[in-house]
Amino acid sequence: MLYKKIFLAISLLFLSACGASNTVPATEITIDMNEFLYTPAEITIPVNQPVVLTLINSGAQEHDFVVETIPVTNVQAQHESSGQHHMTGNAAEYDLHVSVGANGTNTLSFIATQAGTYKIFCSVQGHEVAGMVGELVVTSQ
Ligand SMILES: [Cu+2]
Repeated sequence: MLYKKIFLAISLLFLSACGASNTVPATEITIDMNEFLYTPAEITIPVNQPVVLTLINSGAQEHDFVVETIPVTNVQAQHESSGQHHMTGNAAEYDLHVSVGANGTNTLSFIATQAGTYKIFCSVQGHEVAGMVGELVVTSQ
């Protein structure tokens, strides 16, 4: 009986310790992609905190979300499984990149480590020229 009480006390200690630790809830933003724009076209996120972008392609064509150069860590992109991505440029040179087929939804998680304003664009042939660009603003608070 005493053991059970001690075990319970220790368990509660651990639970409260976990709850109080630095688990910052992720900033979650949903972006719609269509021909040929992002909605919203400007998104603001905090520096050094986890961000989860949900990218919904409500258009009839494939689109992607690219930030060519941005200091980031913990990048996780859920890509299309088909591999039918007709992007231009070199994906390895993009710090952030996720593609979404028509009517698809993918997510992109990351932590931006430097405040600033970064350009978003769609790397599918002709889309950037057609106006498919946006801005990612990282604030230092
Ligand atoms: Cu596009």
